[in-house]
Amino acid sequence: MTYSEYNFDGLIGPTHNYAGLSFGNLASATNAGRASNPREAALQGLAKMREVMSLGLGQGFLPPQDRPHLKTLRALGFSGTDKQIIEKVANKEPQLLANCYAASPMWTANAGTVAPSPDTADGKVHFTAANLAANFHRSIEADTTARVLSHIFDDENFFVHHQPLPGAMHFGDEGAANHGRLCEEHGDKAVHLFVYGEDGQKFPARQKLRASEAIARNHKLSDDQCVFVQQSGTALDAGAFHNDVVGVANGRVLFLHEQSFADRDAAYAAIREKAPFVEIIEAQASTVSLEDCIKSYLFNSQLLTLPGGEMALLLPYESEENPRVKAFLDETLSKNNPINRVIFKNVRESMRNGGGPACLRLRVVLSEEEAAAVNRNFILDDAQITRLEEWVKAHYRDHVLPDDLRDPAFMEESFAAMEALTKILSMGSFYDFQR
Ligand code: SUG
Repeated sequence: MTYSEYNFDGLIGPTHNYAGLSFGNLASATNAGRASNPREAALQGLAKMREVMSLGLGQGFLPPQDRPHLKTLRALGFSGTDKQIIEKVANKEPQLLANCYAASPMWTANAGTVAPSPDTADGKVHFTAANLAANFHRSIEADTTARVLSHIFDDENFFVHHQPLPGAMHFGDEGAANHGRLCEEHGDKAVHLFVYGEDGQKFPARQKLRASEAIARNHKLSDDQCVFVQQSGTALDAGAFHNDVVGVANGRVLFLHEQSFADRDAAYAAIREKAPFVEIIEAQASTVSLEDCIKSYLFNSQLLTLPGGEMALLLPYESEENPRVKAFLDETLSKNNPINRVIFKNVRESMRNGGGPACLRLRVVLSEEEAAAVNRNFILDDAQITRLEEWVKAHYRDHVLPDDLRDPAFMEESFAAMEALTKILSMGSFYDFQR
């Protein structure tokens, strides 16, 4: 059977804005309050999807979520018409309003964790939507994300869906952003690398060890297939709020910064024991500092196996612009390893909130039979991606400031856009605001 990797990117929603919501994410803090351009953001995301499609790889997407999330505001005791709720929250709790307006579901690396069928004891593809308990604006994504995944991968012959883990921060789970799969071919039984954190001196860890262990159990992975490694507190405190800011795994390659893990040597030994085929490509701190990594998102790149078997790195412009990172990339390309192509893309609107190319995608390895069972509306071809671009151009603003969230007209525009999208995608009355 042939297996392929599909990237499911987050289609960036119409309320994309900079609200400084994520403690420990330096870009989010630095850009708080500046004007965003949701239209450009969504088109940049779609252009990245087009690029991956042009490489001959399968590309899907997850739709945005309904924002502002009025269901959350009602559950917190705000009542009246939709407009009255926005007015009341804007006056009493503007920060809460910003949380309920975040377009953060765009970062689908955090949507959930996936175990492809060659890896699982029952031979099915397992999904667990992330509870994202560490940040309020992200925690409100979980229920809808679970619904979205069940809607797209809706065939119980192939797909098993687990609800977000219970226990909130005690089992804090950030999805695939702290998880990688190592295998010689996508369709081999893989080793799963789960990276968890312990709170640093400055910033809190988001991914808990016991959450990763629970996911491994639910996904029916055996012990010899799982490696649990602690992320380094130094990296966390430097702004690596997810491990995918300092490393990425693909196939047999682990491409990362030498300061990614709390105990580098022990971590590499544990990985090599279970995945002896692993090829570790590492950046030394003396060549590229953690600060360079976090500013450039060098390791928040998509490491893609191309149809011919070689690998390409898809990176943000910020990596090309940093001379030390660029030199390291040139050196990596010149060496004898599977990476022999780099592609730079403009995803600046997302980058300003701390989301690079790898944050914007959820990887799902599927057999041909499984791929045929996926809801076709969410797999892109030229016609479907053009439809989405036109939808963005028809509905999105190109300038949003924090005060715009107070304006009920912005809410109405956002819901009109989502209403139109559910028609394009034949989703019925899918979102909370439509129910
Ligand atoms: O959770 N930023 C996101 C970025 C997520 C990046 N994902 C991965 N690394 N996989 C976060 O911190 C900022 C929103 C704001 O401040 O308006 C935000 O949610």
